[in-house]
Amino acid sequence: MNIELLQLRQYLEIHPVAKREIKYRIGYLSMIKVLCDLHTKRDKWCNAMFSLMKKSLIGEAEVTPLEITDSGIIFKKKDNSRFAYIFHKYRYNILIDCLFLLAFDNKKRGKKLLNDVCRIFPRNKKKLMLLSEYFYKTDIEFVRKEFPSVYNICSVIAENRKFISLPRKNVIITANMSAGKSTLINALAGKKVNMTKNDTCTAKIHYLLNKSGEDGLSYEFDHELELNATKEILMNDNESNSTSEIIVGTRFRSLDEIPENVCFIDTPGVNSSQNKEHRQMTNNYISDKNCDLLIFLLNGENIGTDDDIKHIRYVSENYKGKIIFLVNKLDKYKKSVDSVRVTLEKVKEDLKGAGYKNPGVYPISAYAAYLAKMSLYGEKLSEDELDDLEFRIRKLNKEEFMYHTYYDTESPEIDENNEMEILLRNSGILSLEKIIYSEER
Ligand SMILES: Nc1nc2c(ncn2[C@@H]2O[C@H](COP(=O)(O)OP(=O)(O)OP(=O)(O)O)[C@@H](O)[C@H]2O)c(=O)[nH]1
Ligand SMILES: [Mg+2]
Repeated sequence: MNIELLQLRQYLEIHPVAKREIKYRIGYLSMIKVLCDLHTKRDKWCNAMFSLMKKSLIGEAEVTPLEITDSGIIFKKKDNSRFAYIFHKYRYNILIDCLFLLAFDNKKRGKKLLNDVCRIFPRNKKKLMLLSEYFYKTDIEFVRKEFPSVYNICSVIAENRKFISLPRKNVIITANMSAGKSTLINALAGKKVNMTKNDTCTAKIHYLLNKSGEDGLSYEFDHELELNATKEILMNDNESNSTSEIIVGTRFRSLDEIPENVCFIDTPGVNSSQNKEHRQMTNNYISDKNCDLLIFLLNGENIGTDDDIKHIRYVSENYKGKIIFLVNKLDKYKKSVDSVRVTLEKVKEDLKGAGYKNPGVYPISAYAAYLAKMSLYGEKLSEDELDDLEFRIRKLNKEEFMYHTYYDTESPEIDENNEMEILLRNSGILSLEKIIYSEER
């Protein structure tokens, strides 16, 4: 399966058939199914797309079995022309749905689907052919004039095409166990898509792809492909997955829209004594794969450990691309005992010892950033999380703990009256996002 498909935004919330009565929706979907079934080699993507559409249009109801005969498709004992009559209004939707479900990246298959749809609506053949051409284009002004009923849906499809044609930025995050990699990735996504806890938990390479737009759906490919992945699915690894990879697609959330084609790569912590293969997996990944940025996360609670020095050495010897170092969990610091600046200087010294001339080292609180984003986007927080949030709002409002002030970039613009936006800025995540999403590659 082409993993770019996991970045496609769905358009089901604006599907015109969704407004029709249930009997009609069932009939419509039955026809889509029969058209899809003509292509016997349906892959995981097509099956998952069909299930998603089914769930959205008819919920738990069943599709009506339709028959395919030599002369076309018949709806029980009724003939083709009656069928065409009933669904005439949505003939263009039928074509677009079939193409989106089965042939987004496969023009050859698209042509076959077009022929099948034309068999149902022979009088509209010319226009259907024309529309199918525009399905594969990004400039669709013509559709607005000629096919206004499907223009909104075609715009979503064209946006998808534009988005995945952007060069993808791959950002890998590495650290020792429990430094906060998965928390940071959840904070960057603005959603809980990865499991986080203190015992070693990330056991596979997780790819997190930005989707072309928000449709409220997170996708997960973990042996099974789920296009409406619940929290349970996202938090649990599928034991049938014999590969070392899990791929998730979701729209990232931050104060500004993130129109970048970006993939974050979460790796298992490298110093687990029970799971030596985690180190192997992560190290192989770092040395084999090209990425646009490597984020090396350090746990601010215990800087300069042997494990950290060992991993820093490994990375400096095996990875030659762009790199930044983030010191996490500094929200645990006590003003009277610890100093953020002294810690950053100490890390810089260690890095110089490992061969980095002028390393970028910045503070962050991944957890504060995560809590602020969750709250900002109306996600439910537990009682403990609400307490943690309240504590960090106060703590990170002290000058020493305003982490954005330690970055070289300009202070991010926020609404100064919104305490969640203030916390986001102070946590350092907005400055980090500036670095990640800056033009420079
Ligand atoms: N105080 C504080 N705790 C944090 C911060 N970031 C993460 N944590 C906590 O640290 C623990 C480990 O975080 P994870 O994100 O699971 O760490 P990880 O690096 O992905 O861990 P592995 O996948 O096991 O290597 C969790 O309990 C987090 O809540 C932070 O900025 N501040
Ligand atoms: Mg993790």
